[in-house]
Amino acid sequence: FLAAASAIIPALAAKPLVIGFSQVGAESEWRTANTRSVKDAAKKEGITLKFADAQQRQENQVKAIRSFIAQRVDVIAFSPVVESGWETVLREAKAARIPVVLTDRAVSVSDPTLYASFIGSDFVEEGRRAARWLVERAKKAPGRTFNIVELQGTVGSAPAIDRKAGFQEVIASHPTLKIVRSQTGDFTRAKGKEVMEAFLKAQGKNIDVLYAHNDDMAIGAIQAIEEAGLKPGKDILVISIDGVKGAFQAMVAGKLNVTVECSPLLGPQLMALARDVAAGKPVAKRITVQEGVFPAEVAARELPHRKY
Ligand code: GYE
Repeated sequence: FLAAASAIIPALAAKPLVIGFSQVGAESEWRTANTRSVKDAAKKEGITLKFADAQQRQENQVKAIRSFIAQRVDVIAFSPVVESGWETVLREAKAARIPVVLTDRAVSVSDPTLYASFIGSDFVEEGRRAARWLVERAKKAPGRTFNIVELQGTVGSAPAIDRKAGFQEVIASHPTLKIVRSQTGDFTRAKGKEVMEAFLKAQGKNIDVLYAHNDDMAIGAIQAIEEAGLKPGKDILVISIDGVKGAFQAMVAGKLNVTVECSPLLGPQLMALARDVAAGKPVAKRITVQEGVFPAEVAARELPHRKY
């Protein structure tokens, strides 16, 4: 009956699901892989994706979300550039009865009903994993002090806040591991290089470790270290997060010591989640991703298998 009815009344025909997706930007290899994953998954699923690039600015994301509300999309998905400041626009989506799902980064809101679900990595755990690698490494040189410089991600973003906190939590019980400088590099190669140059100028040779909140900043910083006449991976240990191909190549070249995996391939899970939410099915409030840690010793073996 429905098939016959939908032939007569077009409104009853199955309409493709429409998702409005506000992406952070194109700041890193991670991000471009994430965008590709989301676009490919939507295409494969026959979902109409309205894609907006916020160029790392919250105001652009707010505008995009308002336009998705005005267009009456079925589901709004977004990766919030920063954690705070979302209450107003999320209340507008709620009032319009358009469900919101968060992907990759979290928001901090007092009313948890303002979004249906959050799918993304555990960034605090990633920070802990990065620090645990250093703790193990430091055991080879008992008593030695390690001066650490930290390249933070975008100020106010969930991964920057959490990766700092997780790392800090683990090194807190190891007095020989000290963060001597910490500044944002906004998750980009160019900024990572620039800030590392400033660290090197200020600290001279007194840097033993670089902890970068993502691979791109580490790769930019590696260039700065080399230009300063030092050997990244040897004179300065380099630790980062994401696990993009560029990081594996740097590890094979002996310039990066370890990368903690953070998968950007969230597209398929995001589409499934959006379908469930649109259908009014109950969904988990928090969906995490399975990830590993890759030290330089396994880089050559793993590189051919990396998907991003
Ligand atoms: O680590 C970084 C990107 O939010 C997890 O954003 C993401 C981070 C990722 O720019 O490379």
